[in-house]
Amino acid sequence: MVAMQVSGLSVPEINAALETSWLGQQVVYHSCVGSTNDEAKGLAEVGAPEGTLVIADYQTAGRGRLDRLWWSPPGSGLLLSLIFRPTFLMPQQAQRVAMVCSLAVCDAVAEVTGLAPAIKWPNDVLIEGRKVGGLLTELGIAASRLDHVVVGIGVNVNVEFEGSGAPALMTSATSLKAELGSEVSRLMLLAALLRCVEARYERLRAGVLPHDEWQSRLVTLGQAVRVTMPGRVLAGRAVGVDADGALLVRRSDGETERVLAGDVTLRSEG
Ligand code: BT5
Repeated sequence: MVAMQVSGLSVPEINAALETSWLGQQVVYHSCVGSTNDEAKGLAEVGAPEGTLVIADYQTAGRGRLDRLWWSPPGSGLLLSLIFRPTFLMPQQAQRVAMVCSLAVCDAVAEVTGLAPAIKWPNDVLIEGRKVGGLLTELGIAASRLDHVVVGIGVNVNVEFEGSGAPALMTSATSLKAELGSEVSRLMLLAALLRCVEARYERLRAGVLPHDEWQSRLVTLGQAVRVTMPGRVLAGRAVGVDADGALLVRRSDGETERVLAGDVTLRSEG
């Protein structure tokens, strides 16, 4: 087997690229780690400051929700987790931080590549219906208050799915490189992403709610959907999201249900 040559990121080049005042100014970099979210959660629990960035070139146990796998070959994706301490939010409002981050992923991808990403509820970033990124939000709650929020972000920058070890993703996933036909600088995307997250998070801190804009980016909206939740499946039409990011689904009997967590299939997808 031929060892793959990848050019890794490094702390000095990340420091030099960042355009933020506090986000990512504390960087923990690993060429290889289990999961940046696990690492960030551990650091948050022992007092790491708000804005800490944990970033890796490769994860041996990259996770999605419900312990699903996040697949990304060495040196080809953005794999990072951010620690926030939004003491101005209640635990049930924590999804607002994830909304800010997914909007920032869209901003940064659009800025760096000119592509037009959309969001699929609750945490997927899509280009032309294919998944280019995903977010994993995990909360630390102490004495009923929000101690920290870790937002893990995976973006397929130069990931190649053709002939890869993940055949199931060949039709459902894409990467920026696949869309553009040329490599994209992970460092440039990282710098744009963190700048956009910081600006949007400051607006959230100042009381500006992101859900209207987030809703306007949702491919899910207005669609006939099937939402798979633990123990049941809900069918209906996605009619909106509320301030905390819950999906509002109108059933055929006219009642509207508020869905906090689940997997959405657009019914046109079969
Ligand atoms: C997500 O979960 O989409 C959240 C992914 C978050 C990954 C980041 S990477 C840095 C940080 N550290 C971690 O350990 N995680 C975060 P979910 O909605 O559950 O989607 C998972 C599903 O997406 C999998 O079951 C696959 O079907 C699909 N998938 C896996 N890898 C993918 C990829 N590279 N591109 C597109 N889809 C993928």
